[in-house]
Amino acid sequence: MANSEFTFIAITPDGVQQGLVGDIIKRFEQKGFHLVGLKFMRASENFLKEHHIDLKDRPFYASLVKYMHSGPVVAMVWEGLNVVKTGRVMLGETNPVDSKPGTIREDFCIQVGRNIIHGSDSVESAEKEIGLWFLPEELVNYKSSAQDWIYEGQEGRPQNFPALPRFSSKG
Ligand code: IDP
Ligand code: MG
Repeated sequence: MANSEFTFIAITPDGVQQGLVGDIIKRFEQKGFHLVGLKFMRASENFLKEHHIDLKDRPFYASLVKYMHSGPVVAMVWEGLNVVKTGRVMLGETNPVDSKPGTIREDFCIQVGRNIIHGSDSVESAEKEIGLWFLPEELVNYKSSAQDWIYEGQEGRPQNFPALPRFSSKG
């Protein structure tokens, strides 16, 4: 019993404005991932600069932060076997034009600068991002009865920890 994984997913202001919140959450639910954190908020520019700090030298960094701050986002933590990698597959490529049919970015958007969703790109970034966006008490630990039908054994299954692991934003 081990290796359950967590990822940070955020529906960005363009996704919220286009009424895609329900459709996007539904895909993660239907896939069988386990929702452990969700909030609706407008993040400050300083907070978003920190969230996207790895991109600080890219020419689009300032406009990315402005766009992310332009409205509310839906911030979520999802748990499950390989959820980081599978989450990225479900999102599609960074540029919607390169995304495969059936992915969120292929189905719902057109331009790279308005690609409606963020998803952690590695387990390490997921831990950092969850620690940045969520307080430990905002992550909810509960057993979903569906897990008995989604997983054949214990491997990768949400663990219903006595306490969820602590995520640190300080890497
Ligand atoms: P990702 O979201 O697929 O992980 P990153 O390279 O981490 O892609 O970039 C973060 C976000 O920055 C992208 O989702 C997109 O919204 C924006 N972005 C990335 N590349 C460009 C670009 O060339 N022009 C404008 N925006 C970009
Ligand atoms: Mg990224």
